[in-house]
Amino acid sequence: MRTFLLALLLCASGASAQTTHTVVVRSFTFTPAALTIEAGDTVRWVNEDGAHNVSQLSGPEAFGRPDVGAGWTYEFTFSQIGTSTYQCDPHSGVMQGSITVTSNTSTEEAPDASASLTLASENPFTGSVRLVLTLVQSETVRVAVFDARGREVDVIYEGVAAAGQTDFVWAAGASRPGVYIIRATAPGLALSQGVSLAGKAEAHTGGH
Ligand SMILES: [Cu+2]
Repeated sequence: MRTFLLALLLCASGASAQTTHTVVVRSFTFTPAALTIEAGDTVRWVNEDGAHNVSQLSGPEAFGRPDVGAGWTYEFTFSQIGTSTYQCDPHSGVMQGSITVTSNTSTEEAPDASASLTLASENPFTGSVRLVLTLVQSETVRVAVFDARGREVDVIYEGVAAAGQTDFVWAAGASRPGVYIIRATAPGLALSQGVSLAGKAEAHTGGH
Protein backbone atom coordinates (compact mmCIF):
# COMPACT_ATOMS: atom_id res chain seq x y z
CA MET A 1 0.00 0.00 0.00
CA ARG A 2 2.80 2.36 0.82
CA THR A 3 4.38 1.71 -2.55
CA PHE A 4 1.09 2.46 -4.24
CA LEU A 5 0.71 5.78 -2.43
CA LEU A 6 4.29 6.68 -3.24
CA ALA A 7 3.64 5.96 -6.92
CA LEU A 8 0.59 8.23 -6.84
CA LEU A 9 2.57 11.01 -5.21
CA LEU A 10 5.32 10.71 -7.79
CA CYS A 11 2.80 10.84 -10.60
CA ALA A 12 1.18 13.93 -9.13
CA SER A 13 4.44 15.72 -8.51
CA GLY A 14 4.80 17.07 -12.02
CA ALA A 15 5.63 15.97 -15.51
CA SER A 16 9.20 17.12 -15.52
CA ALA A 17 10.12 15.52 -12.18
CA GLN A 18 12.50 12.63 -12.34
CA THR A 19 10.80 9.49 -11.19
CA THR A 20 12.09 6.31 -9.62
CA HIS A 21 10.34 3.19 -10.88
CA THR A 22 10.51 -0.05 -8.94
CA VAL A 23 10.89 -3.45 -10.57
CA VAL A 24 10.22 -6.22 -8.08
CA VAL A 25 12.39 -9.30 -8.50
CA ARG A 26 10.45 -12.20 -7.05
CA SER A 27 9.09 -15.64 -7.98
CA PHE A 28 11.39 -15.86 -11.04
CA THR A 29 9.75 -12.74 -12.48
CA PHE A 30 10.61 -9.09 -13.05
CA THR A 31 7.48 -7.06 -12.26
CA PRO A 32 6.70 -5.14 -14.35
CA ALA A 33 8.52 -7.06 -17.06
CA ALA A 34 8.06 -4.27 -19.59
CA LEU A 35 8.50 -0.79 -18.18
CA THR A 36 8.31 2.53 -20.01
CA ILE A 37 10.03 5.51 -18.41
CA GLU A 38 11.22 8.97 -19.36
CA ALA A 39 14.84 9.94 -19.90
CA GLY A 40 16.30 10.92 -16.53
CA ASP A 41 14.16 8.46 -14.60
CA THR A 42 15.68 5.86 -12.32
CA VAL A 43 14.77 2.19 -12.22
CA ARG A 44 15.24 0.41 -8.90
CA TRP A 45 15.29 -3.36 -9.00
CA VAL A 46 14.46 -4.87 -5.62
CA ASN A 47 15.26 -8.54 -5.18
CA GLU A 48 12.72 -9.86 -2.70
CA ASP A 49 13.57 -13.54 -2.93
CA GLY A 50 16.05 -15.94 -4.44
CA ALA A 51 19.40 -15.53 -6.15
CA HIS A 52 19.12 -13.48 -9.32
CA ASN A 53 20.87 -10.83 -11.34
CA VAL A 54 20.15 -8.12 -13.90
CA SER A 55 22.04 -8.97 -17.07
CA GLN A 56 21.71 -6.64 -20.03
CA LEU A 57 20.96 -8.16 -23.43
CA SER A 58 20.60 -5.05 -25.58
CA GLY A 59 20.09 -1.33 -25.39
CA PRO A 60 21.65 2.07 -26.01
CA GLU A 61 23.52 2.37 -22.71
CA ALA A 62 25.20 -0.10 -20.38
CA PHE A 63 23.55 -1.08 -17.12
CA GLY A 64 23.09 -4.17 -15.01
CA ARG A 65 24.01 -6.03 -11.89
CA PRO A 66 25.85 -9.10 -13.15
CA ASP A 67 26.56 -10.65 -9.74
CA VAL A 68 24.02 -13.34 -8.92
CA GLY A 69 22.84 -12.99 -5.35
CA ALA A 70 19.96 -12.58 -2.94
CA GLY A 71 18.54 -9.61 -1.11
CA TRP A 72 19.98 -6.84 -3.23
CA THR A 73 18.70 -3.55 -4.56
CA TYR A 74 20.13 -2.10 -7.74
CA GLU A 75 19.44 1.30 -9.28
CA PHE A 76 20.23 2.77 -12.65
CA THR A 77 19.28 6.16 -14.09
CA PHE A 78 18.51 5.93 -17.81
CA SER A 79 19.40 8.86 -20.02
CA GLN A 80 19.44 7.40 -23.54
CA ILE A 81 16.22 7.10 -25.51
CA GLY A 82 15.48 3.60 -26.73
CA THR A 83 14.64 0.13 -25.52
CA SER A 84 16.92 -2.03 -23.42
CA THR A 85 16.34 -5.70 -22.71
CA TYR A 86 17.74 -7.74 -19.86
CA GLN A 87 17.40 -11.08 -18.16
CA CYS A 88 18.35 -12.96 -15.06
CA ASP A 89 21.14 -15.23 -16.26
CA PRO A 90 20.41 -18.26 -14.05
CA HIS A 91 16.74 -18.13 -15.07
CA SER A 92 17.07 -16.73 -18.57
CA GLY A 93 14.24 -18.84 -19.95
CA VAL A 94 11.66 -17.21 -17.68
CA MET A 95 13.14 -14.03 -16.21
CA GLN A 96 13.28 -11.37 -18.86
CA GLY A 97 12.47 -7.71 -18.90
CA SER A 98 12.67 -4.52 -20.90
CA ILE A 99 13.02 -0.83 -20.19
CA THR A 100 11.80 1.62 -22.82
CA VAL A 101 13.07 5.16 -22.37
CA THR A 102 11.12 7.97 -24.01
CA SER A 103 12.02 11.63 -24.12
CA ASN A 104 10.82 13.52 -21.10
CA THR A 105 7.40 15.11 -21.14
CA SER A 106 8.63 18.67 -21.17
CA THR A 107 10.17 17.95 -24.58
CA GLU A 108 7.05 16.22 -25.85
CA GLU A 109 4.90 19.20 -24.97
CA ALA A 110 6.81 21.33 -27.46
CA PRO A 111 8.35 18.87 -29.89
CA ASP A 112 8.94 21.55 -32.50
CA ALA A 113 10.68 23.94 -30.09
CA SER A 114 14.05 23.20 -31.64
CA ALA A 115 12.94 21.37 -34.75
CA SER A 116 13.45 23.08 -38.08
CA LEU A 117 13.33 22.62 -41.81
CA THR A 118 15.92 24.79 -43.54
CA LEU A 119 17.28 25.26 -47.01
CA ALA A 120 20.72 23.85 -47.64
CA SER A 121 21.17 24.85 -51.26
CA GLU A 122 20.60 27.87 -53.47
CA ASN A 123 17.14 29.23 -53.84
CA PRO A 124 15.68 29.85 -56.42
CA PHE A 125 16.93 26.49 -57.64
CA THR A 126 17.10 24.47 -60.80
CA GLY A 127 16.99 20.70 -60.98
CA SER A 128 16.98 19.87 -57.30
CA VAL A 129 16.90 21.54 -53.92
CA ARG A 130 18.38 20.29 -50.68
CA LEU A 131 16.84 20.73 -47.24
CA VAL A 132 17.94 19.83 -43.75
CA LEU A 133 15.39 18.59 -41.26
CA THR A 134 16.46 18.97 -37.65
CA LEU A 135 14.58 16.96 -35.04
CA VAL A 136 14.80 16.90 -31.26
CA GLN A 137 13.79 13.27 -31.19
CA SER A 138 13.25 10.48 -33.66
CA GLU A 139 9.95 10.96 -35.50
CA THR A 140 7.94 9.24 -38.18
CA VAL A 141 7.87 12.03 -40.72
CA ARG A 142 6.33 12.73 -44.07
CA VAL A 143 8.13 15.24 -46.24
CA ALA A 144 6.02 16.34 -49.17
CA VAL A 145 5.96 19.08 -51.78
CA PHE A 146 2.95 21.28 -52.39
CA ASP A 147 2.40 23.73 -55.20
CA ALA A 148 1.27 27.33 -54.71
CA ARG A 149 -2.35 26.19 -54.80
CA GLY A 150 -1.81 23.75 -51.96
CA ARG A 151 -1.90 20.59 -54.03
CA GLU A 152 0.51 17.86 -53.08
CA VAL A 153 2.75 17.28 -56.06
CA ASP A 154 5.44 14.99 -54.71
CA VAL A 155 6.46 13.01 -51.64
CA ILE A 156 10.15 13.19 -50.79
CA TYR A 157 10.22 10.89 -47.80
CA GLU A 158 7.94 8.88 -45.57
CA GLY A 159 9.39 7.02 -42.62
CA VAL A 160 11.45 7.38 -39.50
CA ALA A 161 13.91 10.24 -39.25
CA ALA A 162 16.44 10.17 -36.45
CA ALA A 163 16.99 12.90 -33.90
CA GLY A 164 19.44 15.46 -35.24
CA GLN A 165 19.87 16.46 -38.85
CA THR A 166 18.62 14.60 -41.90
CA ASP A 167 19.20 15.76 -45.48
CA PHE A 168 16.45 15.58 -48.05
CA VAL A 169 16.71 16.34 -51.73
CA TRP A 170 13.77 17.18 -53.92
CA ALA A 171 14.46 16.54 -57.58
CA ALA A 172 11.93 18.76 -59.27
CA GLY A 173 11.99 16.73 -62.47
CA ALA A 174 9.48 18.06 -64.95
CA SER A 175 7.72 20.29 -62.42
CA ARG A 176 6.74 23.71 -63.70
CA PRO A 177 8.78 26.68 -62.57
CA GLY A 178 7.22 28.48 -59.64
CA VAL A 179 6.87 28.51 -55.91
CA TYR A 180 6.54 25.29 -53.97
CA ILE A 181 6.15 24.59 -50.26
CA ILE A 182 8.00 21.67 -48.76
CA ARG A 183 6.33 20.43 -45.61
CA ALA A 184 7.67 18.05 -43.00
CA THR A 185 4.96 16.70 -40.76
CA ALA A 186 4.98 14.32 -37.82
CA PRO A 187 2.65 13.85 -34.86
CA GLY A 188 2.66 17.24 -33.14
CA LEU A 189 5.01 18.73 -35.69
CA ALA A 190 4.50 20.79 -38.84
CA LEU A 191 7.40 22.54 -40.53
CA SER A 192 7.42 24.19 -43.91
CA GLN A 193 9.88 25.84 -46.22
CA GLY A 194 9.11 27.73 -49.39
CA VAL A 195 11.28 27.15 -52.45
CA SER A 196 11.26 28.60 -55.91
CA LEU A 197 11.94 26.50 -58.98
CA ALA A 198 13.54 28.70 -61.62
CA GLY A 199 12.58 28.41 -65.26
CA LYS A 200 15.07 26.84 -67.66
CA ALA A 201 15.50 30.01 -69.71
CA GLU A 202 16.18 32.02 -66.59
CA ALA A 203 18.58 29.40 -65.26
CA HIS A 204 20.69 29.29 -68.40
CA THR A 205 20.66 33.01 -69.11
CA GLY A 206 24.09 34.45 -69.14
CA GLY A 207 24.91 38.06 -68.46
CA HIS A 208 23.32 40.60 -70.80
CU1 LIG B 1 16.65 -15.33 -11.51
